[in-house]
Amino acid sequence: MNMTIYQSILEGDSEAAIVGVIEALERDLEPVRVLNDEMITAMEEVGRLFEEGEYFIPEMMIAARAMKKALSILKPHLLESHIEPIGKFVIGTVMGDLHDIGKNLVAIMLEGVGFEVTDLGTDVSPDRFVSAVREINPQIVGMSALITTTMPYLDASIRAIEQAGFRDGIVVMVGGAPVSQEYAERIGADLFAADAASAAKIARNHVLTA
Ligand code: B1M
Repeated sequence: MNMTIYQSILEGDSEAAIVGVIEALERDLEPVRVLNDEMITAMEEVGRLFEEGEYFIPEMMIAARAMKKALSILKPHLLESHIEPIGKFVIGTVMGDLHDIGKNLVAIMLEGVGFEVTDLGTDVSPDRFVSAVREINPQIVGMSALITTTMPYLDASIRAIEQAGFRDGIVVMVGGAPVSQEYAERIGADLFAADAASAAKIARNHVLTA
């Protein structure tokens, strides 16, 4: 029996997830629909099962691995081709936080609308954000946080950029499941986006109208 992409990710079956994505593309399904309807909903269900105590860390990890493998197949299809570069964007997941699937998706979408993206990875310290801003001089620096306990590092990273004297020339975007527009405003971030597609749209509009 053929597993759906949703089931494959839920069960952490990377091979079946890859085959599912290839078949979906062959059937001309829209890549963004495959991502939203199958892949992201599967990760949401993984989170729900973890909360219910039905899944534990190993299950979350193998589901995440299947998601990443499937995403690597989908990635070229999410990117529009021949886009003129519109600016530099530095992105990372904040200190203490190892979640990178959402951040990677945001990076893919940003590349898709023409940003040159530097991905600092996960567990990025406030100082590392500062040194990246100094080295790369991006228009926008993006910070992702997935856990309530790592959210304060969004604030700390903005303060570090401020203290290093770079805050005036830099736009800060924050996001991640527990982050809200209200929280973003409270910590003095300039932009907030709830998902990868809107992150790309908001960032693009920002640089094109600045
Ligand atoms: Co963890 N985890 N996890 N986890 N994990 C969550 C986040 C959790 C909500 C699960 C739950 O309890 N329901 C919970 C946090 C609860 C809380 O904050 N109160 C949690 C926990 C508790 C933990 C550990 C502490 C568990 C433990 O050890 N006891 C631990 C922490 C490790 C650490 O970071 N130090 C942990 C570990 C892990 C794994 C390593 C096993 C794995 C991560 C693998 C990886 O990323 N490489 C994992 C996973 C997979 C999840 C869930 C199930 C899925 C996350 C995901 O990939 N979602 C997650 C449950 C959930 O989110 N429902 C959970 C799909 C992704 C596409 O969505 O990341 O939200 P998301 O990104 C979206 C938006 O948020 C937004 O756009 C993205 C795409 O649309 N966005 C931005 C994200 N960043 C943005 C930046 C922007 C703009 C938009 O601008 C810059």
